[in-house]
Amino acid sequence: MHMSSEREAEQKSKRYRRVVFSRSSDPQTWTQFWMQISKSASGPAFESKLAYLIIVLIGKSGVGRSASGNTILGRAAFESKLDSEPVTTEISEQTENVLGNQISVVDTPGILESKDTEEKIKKFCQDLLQSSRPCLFLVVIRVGRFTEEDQKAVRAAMEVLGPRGMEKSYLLFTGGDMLEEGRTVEDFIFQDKKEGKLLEVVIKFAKRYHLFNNKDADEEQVRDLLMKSGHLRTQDQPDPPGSSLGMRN
Ligand SMILES: Nc1nc2c(ncn2[C@@H]2O[C@H](COP(=O)(O)OP(=O)(O)OP(=O)(O)O)[C@@H](O)[C@H]2O)c(=O)[nH]1
Ligand SMILES: [Mg+2]
Repeated sequence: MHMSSEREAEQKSKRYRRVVFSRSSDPQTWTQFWMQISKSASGPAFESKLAYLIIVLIGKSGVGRSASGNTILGRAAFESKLDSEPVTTEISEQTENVLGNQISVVDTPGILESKDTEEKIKKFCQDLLQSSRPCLFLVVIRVGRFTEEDQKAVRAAMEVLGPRGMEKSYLLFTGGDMLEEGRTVEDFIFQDKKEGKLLEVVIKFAKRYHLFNNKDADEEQVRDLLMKSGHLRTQDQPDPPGSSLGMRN
């Protein structure tokens, strides 16, 4: 007797989850595996379980990528500390239920660390973009001086993402707690009248930016980011049947 396609999809999904969790330490393989399995499986039950959002953090070493990942996930998933040496040296992924939805966050090494590192990040992002998985790329910079090195890091991130990746990208400012009382991130962006380098970058991101204070675990800043990037539905909109977080992307 044949199984119904719904039941078949459910079983594929269960098999997939078992393999995914055993492979989560190796996201390179994981992404390739995801692309492979998503081609060979179909059905609404299968797709809704696979279609959860993946957020990739990219930026210069020490800007607060890992801390931002922890803010999103609501737990200390990635090692984050002030150090003279880069702390994150590998691409790694962590998954959590965030505001009622499964979300994966991928932390990456500093983009200017080496050409090899940049190539690895590029491959990861381009593989992800080739898959049908909903994704959000966060190019992380810290509020403060926007130095030559910061500019170089943003340029490298833009190169890694390419035009398709840029469409799914936000600039993420960290250090919200370091803005003086009463100053907004807009004041910070637009104050740079002389050089206008930061404003130029913000315009390249089509004014998609967000501010995090990683010293405050307030989940409202995460909710705001997911809302403005179109990955969280407003509470007053009931979920359409069979839909899930991130499937809008
Ligand atoms: N005040 C303040 N400090 C922050 C914020 N975000 C990160 N930091 C601090 O910045 C330092 C570096 O943060 P990490 O999260 O390790 O930065 P990273 O980009 O992952 O650094 P590497 O992995 O070493 O390249 C830590 O001491 C964090 O506590 C923030 O929003 N406000
Ligand atoms: Mg780190």
